[in-house]
Amino acid sequence: MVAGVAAAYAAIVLIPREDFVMRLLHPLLASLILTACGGGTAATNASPAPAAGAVHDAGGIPADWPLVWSDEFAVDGLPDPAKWGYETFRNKQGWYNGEQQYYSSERLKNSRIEDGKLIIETHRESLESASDWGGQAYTSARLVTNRRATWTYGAFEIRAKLPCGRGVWPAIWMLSSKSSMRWPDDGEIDIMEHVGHDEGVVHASVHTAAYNHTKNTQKTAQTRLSDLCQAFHRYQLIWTPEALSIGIDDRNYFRFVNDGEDEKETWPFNAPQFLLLNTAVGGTWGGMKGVDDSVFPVRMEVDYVRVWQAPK
Ligand SMILES: [Ca+2]
Repeated sequence: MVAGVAAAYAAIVLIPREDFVMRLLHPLLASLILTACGGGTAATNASPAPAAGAVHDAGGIPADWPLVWSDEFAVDGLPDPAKWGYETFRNKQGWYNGEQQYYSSERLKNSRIEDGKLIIETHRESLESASDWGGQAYTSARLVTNRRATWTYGAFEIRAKLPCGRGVWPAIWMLSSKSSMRWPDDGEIDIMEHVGHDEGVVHASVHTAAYNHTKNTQKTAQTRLSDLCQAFHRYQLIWTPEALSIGIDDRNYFRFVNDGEDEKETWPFNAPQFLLLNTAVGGTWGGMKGVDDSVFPVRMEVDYVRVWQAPK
């Protein structure tokens, strides 16, 4: 089965802009693939490689960096179209990696501002009336700043309360805004991922070409939050020319350092990226232990998104 995944990866890795590949190659799965390719069997070598990016140090937003972009979600209704767009392009075909959600556009039931917060609400329902419905039994939303705001370097803070439940997979992440974007060559930054079957474990990850192709090293780290479904936390990324540091509530737990070789394979992060906020359902990782339909509807609540950049 793992070999099949590796073969599928080899076949599809040249397809641009496919976070199907991202999900297949999520660090946990990638470690299984790489382990299997190394000659062992998944049954005996399935434990993940050490989390090379793990750190434990003070983080937080640099005090002298001015705020350059924010959304406080102050006005009720749909999210501000000047700041947020919707990604729906894979609805008909089905989202990557076997994810089971339909992502709606400008539909209050799935995305709205309410009481000063952005709500991304995921439902157990089939939206058969939608022209691009692909047979999904869940609705959700995937909001992006692409074509509205992108950044190269900066400090990002997203204050959020996460949706939980088995099969629920919320993410706060970034992708290259290049129109000819290729994954993983142009880089992905996962500020926060959480899968409901492993409640309380938050993942931070970075994906680059070299990470996937030349190194058997996990560019990811995990930390635990006992109340992430009940309480708001501040999910943070500090992105400089030297490093990416990811933390929660002013404590870093992951760092990915620029090796200084000036090669895109290891550091594609001198180019703009945009933010994505979404809740997926199921999929190879999120649905690894099935989906518990009794948990829906679930909500990701975002109090604000704030972006600072170093003084010019
Ligand atoms: Ca707010």
